[in-house]
Amino acid sequence: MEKILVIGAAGQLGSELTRSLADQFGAEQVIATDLNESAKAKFDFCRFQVLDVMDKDGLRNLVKNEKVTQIYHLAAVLSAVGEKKPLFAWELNMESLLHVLELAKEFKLNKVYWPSSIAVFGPNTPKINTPQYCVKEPNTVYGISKQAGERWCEYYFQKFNVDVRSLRYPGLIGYKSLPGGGTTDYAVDIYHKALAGEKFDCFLREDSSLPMMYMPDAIKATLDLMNAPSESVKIRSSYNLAAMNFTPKESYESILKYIPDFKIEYNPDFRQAIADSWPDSIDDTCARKDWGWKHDYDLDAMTKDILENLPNFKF
Ligand code: VAH
Repeated sequence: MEKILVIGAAGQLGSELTRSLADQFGAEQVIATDLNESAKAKFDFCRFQVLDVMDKDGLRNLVKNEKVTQIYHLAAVLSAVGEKKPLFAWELNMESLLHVLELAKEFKLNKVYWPSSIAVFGPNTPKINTPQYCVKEPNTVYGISKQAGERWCEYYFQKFNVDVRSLRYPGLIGYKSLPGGGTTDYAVDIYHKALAGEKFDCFLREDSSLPMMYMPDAIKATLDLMNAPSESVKIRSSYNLAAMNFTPKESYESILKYIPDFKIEYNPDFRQAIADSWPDSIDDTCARKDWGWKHDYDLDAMTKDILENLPNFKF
């Protein structure tokens, strides 16, 4: 029987991925953890425990005592917050990954999942259809930590046979959870403002194209990767992953079809420089070839689904 530990379960991705893991493995086989006790309210379907991922002993005891077989390590400081607290972001993002990789080696865990990001790419990376292998000189702490983390993941796979798998997520958008301090957060917030009948103050330029993905596709990609036979997972740093790319203007126009009096203004802030350092679009041929990745949602399909469901969703 697998026992799945989710670290950072209350975050934007974890809130939805934890439920999908409970659906796959059985709720009693999943332990959701997060830093704050208040997160317990999100997990009425599985066990919840407070866990500070920086508490090495606490994490080790949990893995040992619960006979954990897989860890989904989702806790991280994202790009925008990371630029305000660089050393804290580096320490949390890196130390926590190394804790998890060491435990995976010590307890011979079956699998580990760790999310990377398009943030590993930098200003001199090819911007259009960014390839799996290319120059990566990220200039955000978040991107630097994700690039270093990818190197550690590949190292632990090659040296210690730790079955760690990873995806370079684009900006993730969903209606069931709120984003956590990233540069793509605008693409979630815009729907909330449109439904509230308020003008949206966008912190990026209207023409700032970024790779994006609807949360159901991100969950599908994560489970497809984790359920693939090990020999199919040929890339052990992290896979490029793509679905769509759009600008704030295109996002706004997709909403106008449903809410014609919705208003927006563009006031770029410090996050514009972060967005400018990232690709416009991603080539994810390797994921599609190695383990059959295929996305389902484009911008219009996502907007339709969000506007139909968000009004009924209770956070
Ligand atoms: C961020 N949402 O904005 C994250 C993501 C590609 C962006 O990694 O930091």
